[in-house]
Amino acid sequence: MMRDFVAGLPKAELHLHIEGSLEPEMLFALAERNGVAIPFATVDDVRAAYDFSNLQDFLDIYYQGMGVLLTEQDFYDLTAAYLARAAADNVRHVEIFFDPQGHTARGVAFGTVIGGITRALDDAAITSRLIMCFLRHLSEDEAEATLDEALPYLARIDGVGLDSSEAGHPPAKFARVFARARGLGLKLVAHAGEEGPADYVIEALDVLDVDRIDHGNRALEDEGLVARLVDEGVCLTVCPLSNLKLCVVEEMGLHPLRVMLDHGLKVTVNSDDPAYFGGYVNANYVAVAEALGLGRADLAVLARNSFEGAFLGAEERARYL
Ligand code: ES4
Ligand code: ZN
Repeated sequence: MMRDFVAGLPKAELHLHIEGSLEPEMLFALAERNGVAIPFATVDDVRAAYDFSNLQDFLDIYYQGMGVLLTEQDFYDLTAAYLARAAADNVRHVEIFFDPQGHTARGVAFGTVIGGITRALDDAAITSRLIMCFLRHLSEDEAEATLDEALPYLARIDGVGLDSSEAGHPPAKFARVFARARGLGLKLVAHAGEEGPADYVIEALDVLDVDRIDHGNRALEDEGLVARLVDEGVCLTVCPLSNLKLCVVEEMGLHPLRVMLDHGLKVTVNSDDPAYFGGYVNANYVAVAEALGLGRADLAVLARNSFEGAFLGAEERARYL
């Protein structure tokens, strides 16, 4: 059975927002532990609210949800729960995004956030990297200030990314802060081509010099860009259930993943915000496999790509591949 084959594949997850792994049960538990009011009475009420028409609908609920995260232990518990869930899906390596500005803006210290996350990473059996994202709806100056706050913790931060509302916030808005991050030795990624146009993918490559593209769906609208992504072996971190929930695709049968594979793009399958989008990494593999008729060979390519696209050293990569 396809489900068993997917479960048996060792995988890396390269596109996972840790705040997006906050399950409704933990949302309630932390709201109670911290005395934070939430506008839901039951877990079913919460799940009913997760009905999105676009990225912004989701982001509004996502930023509200993270309001229950206050203490170092909260960030530890959140991260530990995700790591256990990922390990259950036979994920061997994870590269985790976090959104410090979603927390510092609420008065939670940068050190509290990164302390809890890294303590859970250190306690886990699987290998990991940590990627700090800038919120693109905020200014580049605010991203610069966030990078300043991160300086004492750079030994624990492997890269920077760019997330939140894409339309109207092109990658070039963050040219300066990405160049500084590069100078600090950080890896660079950016969400591009989720809702934004193919030109934003080109800008992420040309202006930001990113090492991977998160999503990249709309790159398919530009033939020349597709050829370039194939030629340069750029990894795309695709998120099928996210795309469905945020109406980036109308139905899973219309998801571009098969077309991407057929072009020879280095695509990977990831869960993005699994607590909000209805499934962890294996559920994402199974959903596209069933809807697009992917076979075992395709699924094995996706899993291999996940390690090839990861920010692993030569020795670790050899161990996984
Ligand atoms: C996100 Cl799906 C998605 N897109 C952009 N920004 C995000 N932050 C968390 N999930
Ligand atoms: Zn994302």
